[in-house]
Amino acid sequence: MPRAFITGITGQDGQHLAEFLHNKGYDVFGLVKGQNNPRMDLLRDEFPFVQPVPGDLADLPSLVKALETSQPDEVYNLGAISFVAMSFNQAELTANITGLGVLRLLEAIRMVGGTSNNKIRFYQASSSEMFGKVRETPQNEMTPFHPRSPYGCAKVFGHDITVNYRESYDLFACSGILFNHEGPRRGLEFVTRKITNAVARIKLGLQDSVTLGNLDAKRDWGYAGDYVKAMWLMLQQDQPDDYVVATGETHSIEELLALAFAEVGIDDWHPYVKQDPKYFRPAEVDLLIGDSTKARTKLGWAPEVDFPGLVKLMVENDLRIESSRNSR
Ligand code: NAP
Ligand code: G4F
Repeated sequence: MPRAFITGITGQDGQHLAEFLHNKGYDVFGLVKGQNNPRMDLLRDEFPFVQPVPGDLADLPSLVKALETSQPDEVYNLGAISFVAMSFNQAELTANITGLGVLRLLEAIRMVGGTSNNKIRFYQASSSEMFGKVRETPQNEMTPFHPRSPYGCAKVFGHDITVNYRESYDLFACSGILFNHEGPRRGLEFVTRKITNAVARIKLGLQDSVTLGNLDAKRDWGYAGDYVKAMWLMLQQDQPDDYVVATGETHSIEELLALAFAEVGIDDWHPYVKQDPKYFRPAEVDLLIGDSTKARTKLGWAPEVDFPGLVKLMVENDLRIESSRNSR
């Protein structure tokens, strides 16, 4: 059986990828940080096939030990401080985990055996946030980076060091430049899930309104379940490379609000939405839209869930969760 090691196993993508690889027959190992990680119960209950391995992206020896324990064929680095808004307040932590964490993991792979006959394949979770103040539209693998947050800057470092280690040490290292992807497992701090959860609670009479920041930003939103397949496909190719993964459509937060409220029969969302400057960021990414032609042609990848389908899926999930929580 092939063996996969995933950092960020407790996050949205880690959960989707673990499920995907398990269904493909992989032995799945996941890095879990902290002495009493609150998400360990979730892992035990919903992903009993995942073998947890202790460690932290801030701690090189723990990464070396984790690789020695799991002996993986494939390493997926999904662990990060991933919330852009938080990165403005905790910039140093973000640089350390989201940026330097990639370097540490690459070094651990070199130490444990990533070259010549023992060739570990490596996936780095790069981000469309690297395009930031976009230099062209749509964005593809050749579009220059102009990050707009400490998170974006850390991701640029992680991306560049992955390319550098591939070129310097003959590592099979790939970088997926993924545009926003969402779903029922998305954290409540991100705008899609914040909205779908609020819509469900408003429908059920549990809250009156939702308070947001900038409603004009546009994102290329896809479904996380579709995107983890692209990660895996990258590591099955003959040669390592970098790929943009995106739907090729962009939508504003106002469009998201309209679809989500319509899903529960509310035609005008305006009375339910407030704005607060505290949710505005010091620098914003106004527009993202990806050109994933390379992934579609070389990997044979294509998204299956469209934007209205994604919003529906998320609202229905939050209605289910909130109704069962409040009927107890
Ligand atoms: P997520 O839900 O926020 O998950 C982040 C994961 O990183 C969690 O499992 C977290 O573990 C782990 N982590 C945080 N600090 C760590 C540390 N010091 N050591 C080890 N692990 C640590 O993020 P996601 O949406 O699944 O995204 C996965 C990756 O893709 C991230 O690198 C993100 O930046 C990148 N990305 C995401 C998107 C997107 O739209 N979702 C798009 C492009 C790129 P704990 O639970 O223990 O904190
Ligand atoms: O949902 P968001 O926090 O996601 P953001 O900043 O685009 O980052 C996500 O996608 C990246 C890929 O491009 C990933 F790399 C990253 O890890 C993360 O998964 O915010 C989306 C937009 C922003 O423009 C933000 O200003 O929504 C706007 N927004 C408006 N009101 C809000 C809110 N965002 C959040 N989180 N909360 C609000 O109340």
